[in-house]
Amino acid sequence: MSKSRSGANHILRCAVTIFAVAIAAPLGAESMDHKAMAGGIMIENAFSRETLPNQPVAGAFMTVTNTNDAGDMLIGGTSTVAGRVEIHEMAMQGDVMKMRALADGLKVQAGETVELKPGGYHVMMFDLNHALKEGETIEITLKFAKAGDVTVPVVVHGKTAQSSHGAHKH
Ligand SMILES: [Cu+2]
Repeated sequence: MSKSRSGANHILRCAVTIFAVAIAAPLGAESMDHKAMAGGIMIENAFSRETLPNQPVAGAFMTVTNTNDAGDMLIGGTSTVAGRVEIHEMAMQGDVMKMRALADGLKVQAGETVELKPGGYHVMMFDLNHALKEGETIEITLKFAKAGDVTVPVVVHGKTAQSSHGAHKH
C-alpha cells in the first residue's frame, strides 16, 4: 500500500504549493499558473497571440519584476518554438510606429517592475517552428545579465484584442 501513501503525500505537497503561491500572488487565480521566478527575477502573466500558418514571427508579453538589490538587464532568450529570440521596443519614428531590437537589452532596476506589452517592450520570436494556437502554452527562456536564465511558460491567447504586432515587418 505504499502507492496510496505516496499519492497522499503528493496531494499534500500540491496543496502546500498552491497555498504558498496563493499567499505570494493574491492578484487572482489568473496569475497563479503564469508565474516564474529565478535568481530574484519574477515573471508574471506571460502571453503571446495565435499566429497564422505563414506568419514566422510572434511577440510575447509579460511583467518582469526585479526583486534583487541591484539592477539587471534582460539581454535575450531562447524558445522551444522559435529559431531566434530578441528583446524589442516599439517607438515612433516620425509618424510611424516601428519596432527595433534593444542592442544593450532592457534594463530592470532594483525593485522595479517593467511591463512588456503590445505597443511597447516585447520579446520577439523569429522562425516559429509551428503556428501558435490559442490555448497552447509555449516556453521561453529569458536571459538576464546577472540572474541568468529564467524559463517562463507563455500562454497563447486568441486574436481577440487588437494587436498591431503582426503587421510589422523585419
Ligand atoms: Cu518585435
